[in-house]
Amino acid sequence: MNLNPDFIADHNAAGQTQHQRKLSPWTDSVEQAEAVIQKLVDFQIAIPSWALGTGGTRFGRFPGGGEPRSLEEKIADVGLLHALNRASGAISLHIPWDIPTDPQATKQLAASYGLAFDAVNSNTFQDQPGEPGDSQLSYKFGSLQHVDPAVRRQAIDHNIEVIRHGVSLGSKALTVWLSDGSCFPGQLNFRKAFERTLSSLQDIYAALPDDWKVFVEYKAFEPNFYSMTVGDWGSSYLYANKLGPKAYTLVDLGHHLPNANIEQIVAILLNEGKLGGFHFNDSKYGDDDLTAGSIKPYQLFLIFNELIDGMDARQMNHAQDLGWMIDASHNVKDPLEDLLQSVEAIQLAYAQALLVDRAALDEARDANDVVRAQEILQDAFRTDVRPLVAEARLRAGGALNPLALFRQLTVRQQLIGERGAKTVATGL
Ligand SMILES: [Mn+2]
Repeated sequence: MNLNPDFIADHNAAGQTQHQRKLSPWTDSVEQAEAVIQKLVDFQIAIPSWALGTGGTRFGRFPGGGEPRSLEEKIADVGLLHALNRASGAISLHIPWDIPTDPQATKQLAASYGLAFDAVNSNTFQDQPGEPGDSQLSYKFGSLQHVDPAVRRQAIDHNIEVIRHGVSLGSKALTVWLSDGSCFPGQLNFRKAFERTLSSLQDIYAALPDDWKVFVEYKAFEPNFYSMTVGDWGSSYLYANKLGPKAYTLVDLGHHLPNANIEQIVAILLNEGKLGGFHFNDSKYGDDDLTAGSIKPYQLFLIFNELIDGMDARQMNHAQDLGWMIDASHNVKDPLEDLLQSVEAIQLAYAQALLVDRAALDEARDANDVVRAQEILQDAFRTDVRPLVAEARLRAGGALNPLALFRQLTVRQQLIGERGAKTVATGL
């Protein structure tokens, strides 16, 4: 469905007085307010095509109805989010589910919603249903690490095919996440698995266009439970470093062991020039893929604090020089409402981190004033920046309160009317 711009205008007019009352203390007396609003306007967070349907667990899935049935409907859903918040201006595709049959038409459709194509994602963590007589090889024991060169070749060719689809849409990056690893001691020679994976990645790297990046995503455990061949930021960094200047590490917040200091990882990778992209989500126990900021908002803020510090130190553009994406999936919420919540949580953490008094923080650190340093960070974290985020949305043409408007317009019911109550999105 397309959102009538008049609905947004009416919604904003109705909320304008209250919004101005909350915003004026900022614009009247806070020097950085304008700069923060502009940075928020520029900041876009890509939506992965697999987050648009209700996520499942291995115990079951409860589709909510009206889920997108095709690539075109997935693009329409992201277009809807972007119309509401003006901060979801890109979609990240997952191949083989999102193969464009007519790339030019797909590009035009995305452009009509103001959407770009973010990193394309390959998939070698499951076997695809093949045609009868198809000689497809299995990834049961890994893909790029596999002991059989024919399986490795199949996985390499798949990644090169994903690059080709990405090129046809104007994407500029490939994300490789591997489930490769082992479930039991003795199953795998770690050294040889690393070398085989590196060699496979080198073949993929060789197929990258000059202006492309490849993101090597790591994960500590699951689906393999004894070892993961790209299991932590150290191994991802090794691969990225050995591959070359177009290869970067990608940090997915849920892919760490419990209590890992992700903000420190981010700081070091950025300092080495090897942080390429981000997958936002939140978790309490493992790779829970919960809504960004729903469990540990302070951690999200601390990560943004390091991101801004590190990007500014390298004169990087916050909006353009790293890949920002949500990677979450849920069983109990409307996926579109959930994505609106995630984007807002990310914007809030970003805005709070922009407010950190860095000069004062440096001074406190140089004086070993631990209390003062902590206070400076917490002062920014405890600031209510919601009026700034709302103002950024307003200036960009979005809705003051996207979630409220989504409900008021009964968007989900309309999608169910258009698409049916039993549709199930692919690519989860
Ligand atoms: Mn991820």
